[in-house]
Amino acid sequence: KTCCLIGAPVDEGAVQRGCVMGPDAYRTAGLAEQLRDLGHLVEDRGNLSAAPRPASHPNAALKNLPEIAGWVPVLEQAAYEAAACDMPIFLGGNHALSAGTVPGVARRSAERGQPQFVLWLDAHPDLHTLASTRSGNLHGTPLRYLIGDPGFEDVFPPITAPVPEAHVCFMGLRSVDPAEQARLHGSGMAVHDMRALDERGVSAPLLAFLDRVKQAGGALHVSLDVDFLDPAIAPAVGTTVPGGATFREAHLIMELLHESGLVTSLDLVELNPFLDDRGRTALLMVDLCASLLGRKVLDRQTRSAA
Ligand code: DIR
Ligand code: MN
Ligand code: MN
Ligand code: MN
Repeated sequence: KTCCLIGAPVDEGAVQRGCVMGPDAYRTAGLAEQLRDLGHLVEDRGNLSAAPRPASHPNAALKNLPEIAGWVPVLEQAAYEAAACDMPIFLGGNHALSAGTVPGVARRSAERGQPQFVLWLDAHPDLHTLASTRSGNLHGTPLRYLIGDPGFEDVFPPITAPVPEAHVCFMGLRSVDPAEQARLHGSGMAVHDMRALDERGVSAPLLAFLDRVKQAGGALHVSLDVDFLDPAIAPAVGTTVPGGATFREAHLIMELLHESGLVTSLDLVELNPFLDDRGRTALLMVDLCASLLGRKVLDRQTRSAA
């Protein structure tokens, strides 16, 4: 496969600065080399940049709105173009970047007649509208926008190909605000919080979702937030939440995703190298990415999504 690396050094949108260094931390941690060792071709397309666009909204808590309003259309177009590559990998950058990458790849999928699915691996569902966010951190909003909900008019562009909410699957949730709970309640989204993963493990819920993607002939975008992982193994993120996915749970998810052959694009988001401990979080994210792209311990029989 050809893997295309697209740096999205979106720094605005979070509590703590430093995500601007994320793309280079992945490069330093050897992402391209790991993927080449697996037999892939790797095209590093460098980093994107975007100028702020004037934007305003009545919610006074919103931070860096013009910066993110500038990034979203740039990322959307870049993702649409990158979706011509076998495996575009967006190197973040704050999670607000998914408000561009997912609509961009979804626009390409729609042209191909393929329904778009999204797997959101995160402690948070990022389901705020611009009005409902209390923190004002825009990394809490991309999922709400990309499913086509109202509340983003005149700030982000109208969405060409919204992802149907029934095509969204969350794993790892453990910090959900009241407005997000309300949106999740009775929605068509598949929600596997940490309690569900404690009780059922990661494999059964994931295989059930992958089976739906396969039946639909869908394209699958995976959005991996560093805070999906337990802070003990992944400290380099501004919003650590205790009780996250373990090393093995995370690798098993990546291995199952690889075996499914269904993943068509990937975001690696929220890495803040400024908060890392000798690069261990960057190295772990690179390892997980390698698992998703086919690294395995044994050449075991591929397990089919049942
Ligand atoms: C919280 C935290 N729900 C917020 N969200 C985070 O600020 O809206 N998302 N950390 O990644
Ligand atoms: Mn997130
Ligand atoms: Mn998160
Ligand atoms: Mn976040």
